[in-house]
Amino acid sequence: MKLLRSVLLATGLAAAILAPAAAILAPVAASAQDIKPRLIRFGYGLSESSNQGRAVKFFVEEMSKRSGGKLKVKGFADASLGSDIQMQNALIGGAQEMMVGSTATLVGIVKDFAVFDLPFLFNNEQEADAVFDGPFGQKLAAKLNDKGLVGLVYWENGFRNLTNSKRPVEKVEDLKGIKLRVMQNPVYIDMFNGFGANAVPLSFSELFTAMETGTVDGQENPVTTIQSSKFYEVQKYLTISKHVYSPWIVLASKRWYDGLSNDERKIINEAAVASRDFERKDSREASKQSIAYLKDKGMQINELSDAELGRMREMVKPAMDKFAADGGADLLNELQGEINKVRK
Ligand code: TK8
Repeated sequence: MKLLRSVLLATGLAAAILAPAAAILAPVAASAQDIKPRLIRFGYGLSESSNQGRAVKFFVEEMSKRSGGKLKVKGFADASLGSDIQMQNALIGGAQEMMVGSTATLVGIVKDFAVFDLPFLFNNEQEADAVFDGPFGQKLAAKLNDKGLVGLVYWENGFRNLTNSKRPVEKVEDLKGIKLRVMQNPVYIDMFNGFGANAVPLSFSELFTAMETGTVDGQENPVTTIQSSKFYEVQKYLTISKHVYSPWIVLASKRWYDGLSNDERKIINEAAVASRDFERKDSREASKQSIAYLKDKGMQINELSDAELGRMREMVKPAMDKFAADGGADLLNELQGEINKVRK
């Protein structure tokens, strides 16, 4: 566990310094390395044309380049290998090699990940990058090792916003009675019930149909996902609330990863870091276009005022207190300390 952490930190550092040189040298060096031809199944929940899909494609190409074509990654979009939770279990059992998904769905495996689901922690993406790539994010990722998973890097899912088919949400009372799909995670359930909605935990793969059939009225996700998953076809109202900064985590099956050579692991670690940098840049650029796109598709969009967001912070305090009382107090303090370091 300790070793892996230092490997992750070291490769992250090396990749940052050596990235351009490595890209040129990799195909030559690959032949002298201990690399076996392998097929790596990489599952994800969003569509191939989403920011997630583009980053998986980037990872596929990096792995091929860096291994002289030996490490063949095949991406499986649209949860075709299963929902986030199903894929996590397939990785643990060794039936699937890699995936990317929300950290929020990992709480059944490592409870501590719930700290990232608490609302209004991060003010911007730069704070998030520093915390996720720094010792705090790495410490949480390392906790997966005992559970049969390897947490390689964090990608950006993004700040989450609300959509629904009933009415514009201008104040928190407008959420009253709205059946709102949330991720399968107790913090989200407490948070949205606290706002007066009826929180319905559901896997992402079931979400579109649930909205289409009226099983739920709304959901919350970053604008990039609302666009790429075509939620505008079944949702009229978008409320920019940015209530949670949501990361994705790239995972490998530990059982599989442990059977790889050092050279193979190094390639995977470095390709993962490169994919992280690509994905964040790409997602941030894409999200700038999304609002105009969604407006054009007929969504009615409003932004929550600072005063209203302040009220929501107050309303969510019981959920925060519950997390702290439930053994999360130290973790939350530590995270807030890390954020403050970046802030000043
Ligand atoms: C995709 C999910 C998605 C997440 C959610 O598999 O479930 O709402 O935001 O990105 O991980």
